[in-house]
Amino acid sequence: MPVVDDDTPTVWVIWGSQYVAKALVALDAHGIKHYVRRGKLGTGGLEDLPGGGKLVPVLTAGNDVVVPDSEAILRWAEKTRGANLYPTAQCAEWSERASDGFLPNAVLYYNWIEPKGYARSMRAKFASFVPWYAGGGTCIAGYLVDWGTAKKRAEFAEKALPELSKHPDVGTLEGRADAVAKEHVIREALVKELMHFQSGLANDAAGYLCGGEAPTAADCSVFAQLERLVGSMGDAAVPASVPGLLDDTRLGAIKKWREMMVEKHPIRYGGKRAPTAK
Ligand SMILES: N[C@@H](CCC(=O)N[C@@H](CS)C(=O)NCC(=O)O)C(=O)O
Repeated sequence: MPVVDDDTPTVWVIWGSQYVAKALVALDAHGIKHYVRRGKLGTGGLEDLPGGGKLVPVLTAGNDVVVPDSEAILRWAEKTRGANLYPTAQCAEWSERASDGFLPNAVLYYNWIEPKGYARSMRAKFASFVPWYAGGGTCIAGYLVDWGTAKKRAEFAEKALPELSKHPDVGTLEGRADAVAKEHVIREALVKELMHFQSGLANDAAGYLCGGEAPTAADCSVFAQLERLVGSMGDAAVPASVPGLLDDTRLGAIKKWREMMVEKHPIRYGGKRAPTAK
């Protein structure tokens, strides 16, 4: 049994999750020690999360603290551990926008719906798990993954396409084929969304999205989502779905900011298990 002391919170995770990454980066960047536990994935989704929910992250502390939802976890860290994550109203607005607005739905689109992005990221990651005796390392591994992920991909399309359709430049997407045909439109809207967050940076891209000396909630939210497009989710090693996205000359400042975040505030899921009882 893990030994968990009251002061050290535990974050329940699945590796590679962008919402988990947001919470982990916030806790690490503000020096808040925490343990990590993997949620158990069963046929009905996550099965053993405290509070009975189905989504990670969930933070637990002591006997009675259970905080589901990444934004609520950051608020908890500010309230109970003094982490200065919401110094201005804009930090809160941007953090929520980066977790609930166009950006996270573009992340779902490029990781699960758009064929090239899916092939580069989720398909490649899952194919690497197919054992050799079931076709791992051969060309059928990808087909096995497609079979296994078909339901999940359909669910993500159902969730993301209406959200992407709310963007005035995108307009109504009539199903997956239409969304794939309009990839160039979605990409342009995504560039504009990133330019919006980039407007918080000084021209030389030094510093954080809302200023200050440490990442705020806005930095953690934008960074975690962006890594599913252009990065590798730290030690979870999920391949990028749109690797060249930040080479667009309009995104120079956010590109530099992202490189700084990777160096100074890497996403770390591993090496955080609670010690076990002797
Ligand atoms: N609004 C939630 C979203 C969390 C979320 O969507 N988590 C995904 C992982 S990225 C999840 O737990 N998925 C489990 C499943 O779909 O079964 C937050 O900010 O924490």
